[in-house]
This record gives sequence, structure tokens and C-alpha cells, in this order.
Amino acid sequence: MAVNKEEVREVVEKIEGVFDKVTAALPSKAKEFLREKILGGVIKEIKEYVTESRPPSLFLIGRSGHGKSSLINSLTNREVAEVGDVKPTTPETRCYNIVFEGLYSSWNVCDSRGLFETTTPEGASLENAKERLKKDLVEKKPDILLHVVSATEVRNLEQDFIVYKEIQHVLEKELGVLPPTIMVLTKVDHLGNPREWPPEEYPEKKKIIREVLDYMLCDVIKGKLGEDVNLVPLVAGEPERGYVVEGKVEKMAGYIGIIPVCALAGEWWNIEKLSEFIGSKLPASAVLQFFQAQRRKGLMKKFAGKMVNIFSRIAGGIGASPMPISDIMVLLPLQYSLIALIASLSCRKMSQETVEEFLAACRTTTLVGIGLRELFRQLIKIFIGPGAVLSAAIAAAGTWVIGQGAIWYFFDGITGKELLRRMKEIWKEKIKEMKERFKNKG
Ligand SMILES: Nc1nc2c(ncn2[C@@H]2O[C@H](COP(=O)(O)OP(=O)(O)OP(=O)(O)O)[C@@H](O)[C@H]2O)c(=O)[nH]1
Ligand SMILES: [Mg+2]
Repeated sequence: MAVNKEEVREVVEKIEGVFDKVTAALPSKAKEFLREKILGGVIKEIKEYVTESRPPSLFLIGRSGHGKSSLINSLTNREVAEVGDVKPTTPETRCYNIVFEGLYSSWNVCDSRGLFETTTPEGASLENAKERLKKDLVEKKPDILLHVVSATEVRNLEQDFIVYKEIQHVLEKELGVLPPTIMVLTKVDHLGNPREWPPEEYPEKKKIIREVLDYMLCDVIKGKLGEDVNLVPLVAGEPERGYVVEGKVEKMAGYIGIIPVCALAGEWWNIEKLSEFIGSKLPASAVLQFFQAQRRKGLMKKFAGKMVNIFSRIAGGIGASPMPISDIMVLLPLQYSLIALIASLSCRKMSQETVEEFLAACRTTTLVGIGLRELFRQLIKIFIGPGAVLSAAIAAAGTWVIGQGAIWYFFDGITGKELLRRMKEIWKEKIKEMKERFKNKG
């Protein structure tokens, strides 16, 4: 099971029903306002990320044998591309639509093999290669370009960069913008002593990876750091896991990041971090299928966290309400859909029963035969207190706590007293934060 668009559509319909019930007693102006703010906001996000989701489109360039196919296999978390040492004879681009059975996902991947083999900056073949790549990129419109370079060969690749820059120049002129481009340094396990692996166990290995990254950035790419461009480690405190370029990427030869990996089957390293980074750069509509296909719990959990943040922000939007809306229950449809969405991201069925199961798990005693509305009321009472007046801050914080709780329940199997304890703890933190903010405002 995974997120199924059809199932989501059904739930959205149900949510509309719940919404109408919850707001039935409100004046029509308030109803309209909430319909637009809350329901409209939720439906827009669900549409963008889920019901209108589409396959991500990745485009790989790089020399033969540098690990493009291995990289695709490592990212997809299975064997989909042929790995080998056969030399390509033509610079033809091969495109695949990879369908992930049972995961409601597919990817479009293009592998422009051999581009650099047949080209030199002076040769006529460069013109052909540029034309070909331009045509392919215009046709495929990739979301992300991955430039795959073997870390063991970076010292022999200056020629490639001259060619790459030429191509980039042409593309920018023709397309206006270049797709976000990430340099992926493969085979870092082969730097230094290949037996010293993984880097976590060998500080020397980390040092060599850092040196290669520096060499690449300073001497090959010839990046110019300054006020308008900065390098931020992909993982704080672990520069060997690569850098993200912030600011003017043109000053870093157009790369938005440079990430070292090991893509050798069985020895994967830094792949999940690379994947997270790619996911953060994809358009909203391509994110779900990109993550879902990989069957990586960590990635889906992060995606769920992102949804919690988005939904909390929508809940906070009622602060702009032109009339006092005191009933916290107006948030029910929003929180209901959030819980349902998190459940299905964790590969559970997206249904009312699943939502109710979570709500019941938030209680220490099992509540049988209590309606959904009552369950919510109880849950809200625990955190917000009876008769609380809904403010933007409370709406956002309450939604965030409920979403976080759903992540713990569906992804980590935490339930009962422990679940409640954790939720109360983060709720207390949120209250403290809110108080601080009010104090600072004077
Ligand atoms: N040690 C190590 N070997 C790797 C890594 N990535 C790929 N390889 C090996 O390098 C060889 C070539 O890898 P491929 O993935 O086929 O390279 P490719 O870029 O797709 O090559 P072409 O299809 O010919 O363009 C294979 O033997 C892989 O097992 C890596 O990160 N570490
Ligand atoms: Mg290949």
C-alpha cells in the first residue's frame, strides 16, 4: 500500500461532508470564510502534492562507467538499470519510464551516455553533442539534471568541464534557464584505501572525501565564494556529505549542490541524503512519486513532516478571520485530512477507520462507540483545554501537535500513554514558544 490518488479523492469528498456538518451552525459569512481558508487551503495542497502528482523527470549526464546506472539503482532502491563496463559507441540519450509496481509511482529517467567520450572543445562532434543534448533537454524538460562524475577521476576532468560549460552556455541561451543541476561524485569508496569503508569508521576517508570536494569546487569548477554565494554543508557538521550552493549558483558553474556518494550495490553511502536533497528541489507535484517509489521510511516520514507544517500554516490562517470563530471544532476537517494523509504516507489505508484508530490510540483507555467528532473534542480538550477560544497560534500549534502525534503513531508505532506523553511534551513547548513571542511583542 502507498498513497493512492483515488483513495485520496474519496477522503477529500468525505472531508467536505465533515466540514459542512461542523460549520452548519455558523453564520454564512463565517462559513464562507472558513470554506475558503481552511477547506480551500487543504484541498489546494492535497491537489498539488497528491491527486495531481506526476512522475519526476531526471536527466543524467556523465562519462561512461562513472556510475550513472548504479546511481539510478541506488536511488530507486532496486535494480532497474543495467550496470556494466561496456563502452558506449554513440552519444545517444536513452529514456526510461520506470514503473514501481504497487507504489502508484513512476519515474522518467534519461541517461545521456557517452556524451563526453566523443567530444572535445575543438572538434565538430561537440557541435553535434550540444545540439543533441539541447534537443533532448528541450523535449524532456527534466526537473533535475544530475552530472555524474567518478571521484577517482576528478583530476582528469578539466576537459569535460570546458565542454560542459559550452553546453550550459548554449542551453541557457536557448532555454532561458538551466534545470537545477547537481554534481554527484560517485565511487568515493575507491578514494584512498578502498578497504577503509564506510567513512564513519575511518576518519582518514572523511578527510580524503573533503579534500576531493574542495579540489572540485576550487580547482575544477573554479567556484568563487563571495557575498552573493555561499556553500552550506548538506548535513550540519559533516562536510564530507557534500555542499549545497546558496545564492548565485552561476558562480559555482551553475551547480546547486555537489554531493559525494557510493552507489555500489550493497555499499550505498549518502544516497538517502542525496535523495532528500533532490526531493527538496523538485516541483511539488513530482515529490510524492519520487519519494514513494523508494520505499525509504525516513524519506516518507520527512515528507509527512512537511505536510504537517503546511497544514499547521493553513490552520494558522484562520487568525485573519474577520469575525470571532470560537469553536475549535472548525479545524476538524483539516486535522482529519492530515491524519488520513499521514496514515497513507506510512502505507496504511486512507480511511475513516484509520483516523479513528489514531484518535483512539491517543487515549489511554479504549473508547468504543464514540463518534469521530467526540473523539476529536476529547483530544482537543487534552491539549487546548475546554472552551478554548481559537486563535491563530493555537490553531497552528494544535494542528502541528496532532500531526506530529500521527507521525509517531503511524511511522514509529508509538501508542497509548507514551504517545500522549510525547504529544503533551511538544504541546508544552509550543505554549512556551507562544508565550515568549507574546512577551517579545510587548
Ligand atoms: N566502487 C564503486 N563502484 C561503482 C560505484 N558506482 C558504480 N560503480 C561500478 O562502476 C562500473 C560502471 O558503473 P555503471 O553504473 O554501469 O556506469 P554508467 O555510468 O552507467 O556507464 P555507461 O552505461 O557505460 O555510461 C560498474 O562496475 C559499477 O559496479 C561506486 O560508487 N563505487
Ligand atoms: Mg549505464
